[in-house]
Amino acid sequence: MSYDRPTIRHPDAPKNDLGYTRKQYEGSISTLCAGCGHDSITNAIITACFEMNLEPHRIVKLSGIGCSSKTPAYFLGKSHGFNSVHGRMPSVATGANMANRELVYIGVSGDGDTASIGMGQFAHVVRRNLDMVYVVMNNGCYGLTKGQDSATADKGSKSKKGNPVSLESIDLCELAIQLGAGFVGRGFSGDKKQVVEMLKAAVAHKGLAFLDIISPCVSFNNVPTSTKSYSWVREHEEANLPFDFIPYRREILADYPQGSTLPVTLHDGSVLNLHKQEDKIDVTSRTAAMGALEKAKKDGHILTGILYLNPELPDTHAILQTSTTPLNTMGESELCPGNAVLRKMNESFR
Ligand SMILES: Cc1ncc(C[n+]2csc(CCOP(=O)(O)OP(=O)(O)O)c2C)c(N)n1
Ligand code: SF4
Repeated sequence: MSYDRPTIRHPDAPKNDLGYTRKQYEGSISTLCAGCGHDSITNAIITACFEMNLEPHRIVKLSGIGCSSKTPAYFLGKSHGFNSVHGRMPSVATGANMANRELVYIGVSGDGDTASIGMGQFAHVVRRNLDMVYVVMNNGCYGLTKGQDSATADKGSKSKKGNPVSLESIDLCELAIQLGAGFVGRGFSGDKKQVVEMLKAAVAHKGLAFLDIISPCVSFNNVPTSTKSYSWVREHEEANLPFDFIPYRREILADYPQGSTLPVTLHDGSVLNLHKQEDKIDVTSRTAAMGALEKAKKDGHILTGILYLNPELPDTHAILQTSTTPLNTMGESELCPGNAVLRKMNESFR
């Protein structure tokens, strides 16, 4: 069931460069539990797309199954959407992206959806470096089915009615780095500013941008004994180096802060200014990122921010050398050139 928002808006509501208000980026009213972290991430996605001046009809939002996967109903109501099967968002995203490479793809998943039933799909979509933003709303439990521990629940962590988790947890950021992702970040739904900036950078990145956002489940996993609760994350969050996202076309581009700043140009010309600090990680090094994540875990901290970045990796289209013309703009004669062409192709393999 979904509920539409009222259509009335303040006449002076701020507009972006396209002349749209934030409303053009909203969806229907959320039916999630009041206080659910997923709603904050929904809000951050709306803000990021509005502020980036993305045209809603050029965005595709996709998801699997879970409370997290319901959220695309609550953002970007004027965009293309596909709520798929549990753990299968990546294959639907791959098909859509192969047919039309010119759209912005935002996939939303849960820790259950990604780290258990969808693990195989996750691994391969990262490996293929599909050009998309992949967001996991990570609450350490299966919220929709009443709070069972998920594979990202930390060993020893205890949810509202559960026993301490006896298995080692899966760290999706470490896994994404290991699988070859070129953009990996971790956020906390309670830190909207950081999440919005990371989302903008993720959209500007060419290839798969993975964001693991800790998003407390207030109904089943928000107790002090859980490492995915608001109180735990607030006490244990350790931000990695601060950064500014500077969208392409903003004049400030010429004004890089000097000294300890590393400007990284993303594929659309936007710039990420990474402000280096001593004792923080070098995000351009996979080994440094893995080491920092392991160290933070050992120290009982949660490292947030951009953790690994390599804007140079070829995406799926570049790897497979697909046509630069989106398939959905080709006619039948190009898509199905006939028997003679097929025979010639087959000959070339003999
Ligand atoms: C094939 C299949 N198996 C199991 C389920 C039941 N199921 C629905 S949602 C879910 C887990 C959701 O957890 P998560 O992805 O972490 O999302 P959350 O609800 O916590 O946001 C499960 C097991 C299903 N819908 N389909
Ligand atoms: S059950 Fe948990 S994850 Fe689902 S909407 Fe409620 S608070 Fe959010």
